[in-house]
Amino acid sequence: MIKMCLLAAVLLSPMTLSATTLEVSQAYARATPPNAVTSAVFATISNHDNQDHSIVAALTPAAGKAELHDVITEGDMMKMRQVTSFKLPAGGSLQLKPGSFHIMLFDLPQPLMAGMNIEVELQLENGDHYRFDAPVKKVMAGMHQH
Ligand SMILES: [Cu+2]
Repeated sequence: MIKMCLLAAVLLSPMTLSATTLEVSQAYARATPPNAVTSAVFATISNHDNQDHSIVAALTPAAGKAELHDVITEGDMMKMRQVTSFKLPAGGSLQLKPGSFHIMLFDLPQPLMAGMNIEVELQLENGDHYRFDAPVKKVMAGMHQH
């Protein structure tokens, strides 16, 4: 009987799962004006694992397509470009923020409005998946309100 209890405890313990230890905090998606079909998701992603990982793809039911983007400066122009992965060093964290790394959303089936929540899934290089919710927020100044 004692043996069975121990076995159950081991099976239920999250430590026995092979899932990578990621933590996503301060996630949000940018609210869009009506008829806009692109947006972006920002968050702080921490890697609590003792080895490096990388995010190789992102998915969300809120967009037809999601890409990993970086922003580079060319001359005095800021340009977005697609990258193949976001590096997550062991014990480190990566900040996705305006003007820097972000998850770009294309082909939105409906506008993202403040108060909504979208589900985002990250795929890691080792096949693990990580899901989080991103509340939709207005982040650009000067957009007219209804
Ligand atoms: Cu972008």
